Order: sequence, then C-alpha cells, then structure tokens
Amino acid sequence: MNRHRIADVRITPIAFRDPPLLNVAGVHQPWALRSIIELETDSGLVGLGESYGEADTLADLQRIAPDLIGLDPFALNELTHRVYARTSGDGDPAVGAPYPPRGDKARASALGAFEVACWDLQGQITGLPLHQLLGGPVRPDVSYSAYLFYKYARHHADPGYPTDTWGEALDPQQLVEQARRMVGQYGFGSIKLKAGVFEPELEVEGLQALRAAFPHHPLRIDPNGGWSVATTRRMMPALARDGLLEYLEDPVGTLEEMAEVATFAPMPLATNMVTIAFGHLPRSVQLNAVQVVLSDHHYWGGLRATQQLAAIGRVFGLGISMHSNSHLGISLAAMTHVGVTLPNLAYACDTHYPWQEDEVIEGGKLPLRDGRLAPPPGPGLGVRLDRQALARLHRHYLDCGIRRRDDASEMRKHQPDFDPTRPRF
Ligand code: GKR
Ligand code: MG
Repeated sequence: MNRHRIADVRITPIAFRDPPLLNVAGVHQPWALRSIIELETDSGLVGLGESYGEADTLADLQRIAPDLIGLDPFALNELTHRVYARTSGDGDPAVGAPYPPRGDKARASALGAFEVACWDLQGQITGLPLHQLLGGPVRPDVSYSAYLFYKYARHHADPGYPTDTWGEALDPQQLVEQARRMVGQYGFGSIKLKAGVFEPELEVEGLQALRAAFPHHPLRIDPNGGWSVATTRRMMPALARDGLLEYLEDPVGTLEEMAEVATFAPMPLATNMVTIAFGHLPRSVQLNAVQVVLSDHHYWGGLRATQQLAAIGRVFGLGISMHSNSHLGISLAAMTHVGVTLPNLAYACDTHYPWQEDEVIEGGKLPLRDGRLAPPPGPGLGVRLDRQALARLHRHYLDCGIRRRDDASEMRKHQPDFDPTRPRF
C-alpha cells in the first residue's frame, strides 16, 4: 500500500440556525457554532472531522494544524504526541499516551477532532468503512433518543423575529406535542427531557405527562446540575414512582453530590458533567457517584478513546450512553460508526440532530428511521463535504458575530434578571 501523508489542514468555522431551546444556563442563541476539519493528503484524499466552533477550540486547532503536515494518517499515537505538544494540560506528552490522565477537555477535544479525520482517511485509503477499522460492528445500527427541550416560539422578545416550525413548549401539554412530532417523524423509542429550567415539580409533571402519552418509552431527565441535593431528595419519590426513569442525568453539579444522591436514588445516575475524562474515573468509581457515563468522542479524545471508555465501563460495571451538543452530519456519522462497535452501549444515544435544519454534507440530512441510524455506507465516515453548503455556513459564521456560546446573555434578552448560578433550584 502506498504511503499517504497529510499535506494540508483546513479548519473552517461555521454557524447554523439553532432554535431557542431552554436549559439551566439560559437559552440557545440563534446560531450554533461548529468547526469543520479537513485533512488533505499528498494523494488528494480529504478526511473530515467536526468539532466545537468556539474561539478557544479554533485557536487550539489552528495552533496544532502546521504540525500535522507530513503525518501518516495511520499514526494515531504520533498524532496524540503532536496534539499534546501544542496544548497545555496534565497529560503525559510521551508518544503513545492515549489520553490525559486527569481531566483536560480542551486537549482531548483537539485530539478527537483530528483523530476522526485521520480515521476517515484510513477508511478511504483501505476502502473500508470506519466501523470495520474499529473492529467491526456488534449491531447493525445505533438507537438514538428523542431529545426534548422546553423552548420559546422565537428568538429574542422581538415579535418580528422569525419563528421555527416547532413552536413554543413551556408546559406539559406542549411538551407532549413536541414529543409526538419528534417520535412520529423519527420513530424514537426513548425520550430525554432537558430540565433545570422550571421548578422541578413542573418538570416532573412534564415527565408524568410524557409517561401517560408514551407508556412504553424509557424516559430520562437531565437538569444539568441545576438542582441541590436537598431538591433532588425532595423530588425522588416522584421520580422513582413506578420506575418512571431509566436513568437520572446530572441532577446535581459535583461528583461528591452525585455520590450523595446515589445513596438514595433507586435508579442509575448518568453524567456528562462530573465524569468527563479518564482521570475522573477512579474517584467516580470509588464513590459510586455515577452508574452510566455518557461517552462523547468530541471531548473524550476520539473514537479509540470512546472504545477505551466503554471497555473500562465493562470492567467496573458502568453503563455507557452517548452525549450530544448541537451538531451536523459529520459528527453523527462518527458517533454512529463508533456506536455500532461498542458492546455495552445499552442505552439510546442523545442527539440534537432533529433540531438542526442545516447540513454540511452532500445529500442533506442523514436518515434517522425507527429512531436508528446505520453507519453511512462507503469507505471511512461515508459522508462527503458539500462545498457550497460549507461556504454558506461559513458566511453565516462571519456574519452572525457570535464567537462563543453564551446561553445566559441570550436569556437576558427575554428575562433581564436571569441568573444562571447553580444550583438554581
Ligand atoms: O444543548 O442545551 C443544550 C444541552 O444542555 C447541552 O449543552 C448539554 O451539553 O446536551 C447536553 C447534556 O446532556 O448535558
Ligand atoms: Mg447531560
């Protein structure tokens, strides 16, 4: 096989429309930011990645980019070394160190962004789909969950601002309507409610309305650390009644508080907030603070790291699920390729994908059916960049003026005294 070397690295910030979704930190801005990573080889192949689009991530990626010239896309340990050499963190920059020993999200995120693009190149060079390179599938597709949000009808208080097609969801009835549309359109078999927005009693009423409307769908609620331990204790009888929840995600904000909640919670506790790096796992296991870890190749350090996390989960009896932020199809393809290789991915994965109308890949949105997605066929990730769409979304980035996600400031346009200090309840 001919050697291929990376000859060019392109990082393009993009912005795409995002609805006014509510969470503990405020409300989504009208534009969500991402970065599109292209690694081009001397043979003209282009490997793709998608990551965060905030200024800090872009600066990290741009700083690393020149050091990737000449790299063999199969040399993932060397990639790790080069990424570590250009990012600060606690990780050992020795060749082959697969992940930071303590939490360093920025460094692991930079590695994850470039690693996926290298895997895509490996697939194109060998003619194999990415999941084959990761050991092959243990299931044909990945199940995703309906991800419900309380939401406003429109961005800003300005009635002239365009609405989206989802409308308002501020009470249990509107939540059920949102769920009916999302489940009807995509066939999701599980439902997650993003919480930490209203008084917990109201949010549990929302869950109960969902239970009545969807008697057989596993349910989850995620207040993003917006509740105190005392509030979580107060809500526990209602949350535990009739096995309402398959898991409770990040009710409280620290590992120690999660450990305390675990002493009285009958359901598993899940997290994408307190155990977010390999270095967090020993103490997390010691305290039995969480029983389900939400993997995310974007910040755990890539697809190899996701498989390693799943293996550690098997050893310590931790369930594995998958976290998401606002994202497009390159991310979804990568999530799906790695997802089909994880034997203990026992839960439907999160995805914001139905909330995004824009796409940056050829052919438009990937088809989620029966709540599932199979890895896109073809070598590597199986998706190709739509260059016109990339140029359009980059133009939105240049025009929108947003350089950092700031849900709290956006919320103050609706509610000037909004205070995101946690716990909110
Ligand atoms: O998009 O508002 C949101 C979510 O709250 C996101 O920021 C979280 O990272 O989805 C995430 C979660 O599960 O915590
Ligand atoms: Mg979460």
